[in-house]
Amino acid sequence: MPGLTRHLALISTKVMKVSILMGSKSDWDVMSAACETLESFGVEYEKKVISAHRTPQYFMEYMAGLRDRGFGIVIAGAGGAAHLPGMAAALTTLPVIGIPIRSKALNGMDSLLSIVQMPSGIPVATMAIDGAKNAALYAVAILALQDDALATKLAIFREKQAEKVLTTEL
Ligand code: RP5
Repeated sequence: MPGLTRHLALISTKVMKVSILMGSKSDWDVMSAACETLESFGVEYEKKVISAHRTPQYFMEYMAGLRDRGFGIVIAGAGGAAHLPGMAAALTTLPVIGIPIRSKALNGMDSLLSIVQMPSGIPVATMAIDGAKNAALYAVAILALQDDALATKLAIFREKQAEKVLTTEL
């Protein structure tokens, strides 16, 4: 982690925690970017493999306890039929951010459509296919609504990102 980013990550924030869920260990290569991004902002998170279809009972119990355990946002990544984010949203009133994981059979189009096409009443904020970094940035933006220090970190992140573009030499 470069100097300023490390410094920013160390500034403690009192924001709520983020629950990062994925349907399978095979999603970790993509989902790890969400964890790394939250770490760079000093946002606390819990990561977990949990499955709506393979561990339905445990999934329901886990979701029921999230708010009381201090979590404010759920990030859920899944591939294929990809019902994890939608079911997570059905089981909590916390905001849920969905990440469609690129699948082998349909290259992630199945995951994307499963997650983005939520019927009216239970929303999932759907990111791009494999968009784990943006999911974390979106979570940071939501949490920053109630945390000035985090909002400052996000503004600095954007400035540094813009600076990188502006100083690009070919
Ligand atoms: C989904 O099925 C997971 O989210 C994963 O993307 C996909 C394949 O899972 P594995 O067969 O690799 O466990 O539940």
